[in-house]
Amino acid sequence: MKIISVRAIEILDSRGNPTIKAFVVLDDGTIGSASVPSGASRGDYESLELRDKNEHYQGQGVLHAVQNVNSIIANELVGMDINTLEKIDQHMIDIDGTENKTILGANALLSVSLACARAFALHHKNPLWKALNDYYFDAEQTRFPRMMVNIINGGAHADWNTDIQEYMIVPRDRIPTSAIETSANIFHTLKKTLEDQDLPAVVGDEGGFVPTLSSNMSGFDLIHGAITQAGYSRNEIDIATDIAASEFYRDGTYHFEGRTLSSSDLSNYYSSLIQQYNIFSFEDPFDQDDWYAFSQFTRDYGQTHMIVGDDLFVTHPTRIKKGIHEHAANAVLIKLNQVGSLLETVQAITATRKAGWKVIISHRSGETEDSFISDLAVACGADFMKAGSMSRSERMVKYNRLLEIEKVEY
Ligand code: 2PG
Ligand code: MG
Repeated sequence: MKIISVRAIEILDSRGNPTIKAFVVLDDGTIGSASVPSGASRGDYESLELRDKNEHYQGQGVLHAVQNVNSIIANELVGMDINTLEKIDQHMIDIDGTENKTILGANALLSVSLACARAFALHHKNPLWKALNDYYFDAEQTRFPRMMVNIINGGAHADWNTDIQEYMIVPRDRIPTSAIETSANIFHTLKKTLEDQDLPAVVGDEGGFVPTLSSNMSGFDLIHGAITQAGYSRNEIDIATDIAASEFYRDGTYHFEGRTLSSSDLSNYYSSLIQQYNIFSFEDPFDQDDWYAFSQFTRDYGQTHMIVGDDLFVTHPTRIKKGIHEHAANAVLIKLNQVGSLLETVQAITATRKAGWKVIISHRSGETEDSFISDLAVACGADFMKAGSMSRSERMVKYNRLLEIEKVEY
C-alpha cells in the first residue's frame, strides 16, 4: 500500500503557540494524521524544534518546518510502502543527516512519522495501540500504564509559584476506569481544600492547580491531605515529583527557595522529602549535566525509589546507554519530540527495557488534541504514563483515550 501524498499545516497548541500537524494519504484513500507537542522546560540536548524566528507569530511560527514536509519529505516519501514504517523513518533520519534534526526540524519529521503510523494502523483496520504492538514490539504483552497525574503545577509551567515543577499522584491500580475516577476525586478534593484556605484554585499549563505556597514542601502537604480527605489511603496512591532541577541550576549551583545549594545539599533535602512524605519517584532531581549527582543519588535510593531521567536523557538512545553504563537513574521519561521520530523512540524504549529500567511515556507542557502517547503506552506495556492533571481537554484526551481502549477496543 503506497503513500500518495504527504502534507502539513500550521496549527496552535494548548498555549496558543504554533505547532505542526501532518497528513499522510495512501492509495486506498486512507488518511493518517498527527500533531506535535512542545515543551517549556526543555532539555539542552533535545532535537531541534524548528521555528521561523521572524515576524510571523512573534517568531514562534513553524512555516519553515511545514515547508520541509510539503517539499523535501513529501518528494522522498511519495511512492513508499506504508508497511515499511521503519524504513520510512530511517529514510527521513538519513535525509536530515544530523544528530539533532537541525536540517528538517524534529517537529517536521515527527509529525510525518506519527501520521504514517496512524495511516498504517487505519489501513490494517487495527486500533493504533494494537498496530504499534504488532509492528514495533514483537507482539509483546500490552498493558495499561500506571498514571502519573500532575495536580499541582510549579516552576516554568506556573510562573515559578514553586521551584519544584510537578507534584503528582500515582494510583496503584492500572485499570483506567478506576485510576481516572480516583485521580479526579483527589483533584476535586484538592480544589475544595485550596478554596477553604483562600488559595486561588486556577490551573497552570498542565491543568494542575498553581497555589502560591510558602515552601516547596507545602505542596506535598496539600496533596497528602487531599488523598486522605478524598477517602483514599497511601497504600492505594503513591506520590511522585518532577523536580526539573536544570531550571534552577546556574553557575554550578542550585538556586532553591532563595538559597544556593550544592547537589549534596539537594540530596539531603530529597531525603527529608522521602522521610516526611514517602515520595516514591524523583524526576530530574539534578541538572542535565550533573551525571555524578544522579549516580550518587541512584546508588543511595535506586533500590527503593524511582529515579527518572528526562532532561538528562532527552529520549536519545545514546544518552540512555551512557546513563545505563553510569547507573545514573533507573527509569527514563520518553518524549517523542525530544528525539524526533517514532523509530528512535522505540529504540529508546527498547534500550530502557533491556537494562531492566522503567519506561514512562510522557506528554509535553504544550500539547494538542492528539492522543498518540496513550496508544504508545499501551502498545509497549509502559510502566507509567505522564499526561498532566484532571482538567484541560488536551490532557483529558489522553486519559479519555485510555478509557476508550479499555472499554471498546481491548
Ligand atoms: C517535563 C515536561 C512534561 P515540558 O518536564 O517532564 O511534564 O515538561 O514539556 O515543559 O518539558
Ligand atoms: Mg520533566
